[in-house]
Amino acid sequence: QWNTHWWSGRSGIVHLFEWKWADIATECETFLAPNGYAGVQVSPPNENLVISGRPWWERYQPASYILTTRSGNRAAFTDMVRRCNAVGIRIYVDAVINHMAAGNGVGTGGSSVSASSLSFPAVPFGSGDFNPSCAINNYNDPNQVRNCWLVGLPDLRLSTEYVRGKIVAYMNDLISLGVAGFRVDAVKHMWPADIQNIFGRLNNLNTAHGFAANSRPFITQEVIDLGGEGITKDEYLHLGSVTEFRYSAEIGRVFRGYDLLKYLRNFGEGWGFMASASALTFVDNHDNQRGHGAGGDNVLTYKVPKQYKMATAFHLAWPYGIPRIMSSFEFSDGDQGPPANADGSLRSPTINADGSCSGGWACEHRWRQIFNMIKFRNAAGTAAVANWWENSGGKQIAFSRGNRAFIVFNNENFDLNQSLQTGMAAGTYCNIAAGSKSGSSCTGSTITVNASGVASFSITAGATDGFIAIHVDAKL
Ligand code: ARE
Ligand code: CA
Repeated sequence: QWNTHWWSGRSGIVHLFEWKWADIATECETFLAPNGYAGVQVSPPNENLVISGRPWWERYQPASYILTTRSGNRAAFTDMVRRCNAVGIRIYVDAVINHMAAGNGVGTGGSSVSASSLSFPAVPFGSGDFNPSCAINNYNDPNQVRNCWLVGLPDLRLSTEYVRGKIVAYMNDLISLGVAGFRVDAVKHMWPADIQNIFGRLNNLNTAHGFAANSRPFITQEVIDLGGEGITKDEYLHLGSVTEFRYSAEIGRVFRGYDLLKYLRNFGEGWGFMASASALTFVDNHDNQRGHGAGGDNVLTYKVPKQYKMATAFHLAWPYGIPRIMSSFEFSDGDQGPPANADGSLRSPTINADGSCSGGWACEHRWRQIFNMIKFRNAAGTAAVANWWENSGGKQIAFSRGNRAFIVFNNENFDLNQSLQTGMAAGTYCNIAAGSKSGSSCTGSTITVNASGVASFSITAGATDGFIAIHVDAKL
């Protein structure tokens, strides 16, 4: 359950946080596929409790497994998956299966919800389907973490066949609609044996959507492990991939300038991270970009654009992990929900003439420096890191991916002016940080590699983009 089912020559999963299904379908066709992306992580598609003020986190409070949310209904979800698969963009569902909603009221599909009487009639779940109420305040106690109620959310009794059966049916329903896999929420709070049972009963992917026969769903498990707790990521590695939260914390620290870039030379397993094939990597996620979950103050977000672009460029240039790109809505308050109309319906992002978004949406995945680095990663393919260079201060680095791509970073507070061996064939290349290849020219600056593979690079300390990148698919 590690295979992402990406089309060849594609890479990267974009988390289109709180987007509507109809908008994702269009984004797959008009932007993600043409720019080389491979997949989308969508917000939870199952009905959630409507919470006053409509915070984003209401979607982590399930009301039922009916596919009706502010993102759209079952028909819209079905249409999105079909259209995205048709252009080679895989859909991964955020599956919230550890708990149900903590409040009383009505769901986004109209179902009634009563946490106080543990009644979720649209599933149905009743009081016998939940673990006894208790709080999680000691993360060193695995029994408490897994059997008590995460932030007060009624904790499902996943040891029972009835509860397992309902969850398996929900996930298999999504598989029948053509999804490629799942980001499973709050996995630390579920016993490995319980989710092993559930994952083992998932159907193979739907061949009608272009998946090979006997394809298993991709699974990435949300387990926050920064060390020092009673539960580790290692307990879940045999079940599928796992979110590597240390990647997010460390890459933020490095590009905020608190550590030397030269230490990135063995970023990955060399830093004690899990094996590359198991690691779902990200610069920020929907929790730690707003102070929820873990990661701390060093996490980089769209609010720190220069460092964010540099960290993301490294993320995509470096051959470690399964990269996920956060695509955010703008926020000033950590509870604030996505852009919505007065009636509560979600607003679509506005796509500007230059391809960027507005209307409250940040659309990091549409930033030139980011989508062009997806193309860099695709051009690099499986080529190994070579031609490593670092300055004596240690905050300027460069490396190639074989003879296919080359990148230079300047995180010093002084200029970089350097001739470097790129490992690339002679010729003129577009600097894809500054622009794109358009016909036989570049919309930004160019880099000329001489017959010996050497080129000269200049990145001032104050440059808007702290990196220069070239690759074979953007050669003139
Ligand atoms: C909301 C309110 C709460 C309220 C609750 C119930 O904010 O005040 O008590 O509702 O009424 C998201 C939000 C929560 C929100 C929840 C439900 O972040 O604020 O609660 O939705 O609406 C732990 C878990 C990890 C989890 C993080 C947030 O281990 O799994 O906390 N992350 C996932 C999602 C979240 C989501 C949930 C789980 C719940 O990504 O978006 O919550 O579905 C250490 C530990 C970590 C721990 C971390 C924070 O670092 O190592 O394991 O993460 O502390 O406690
Ligand atoms: Ca639990």
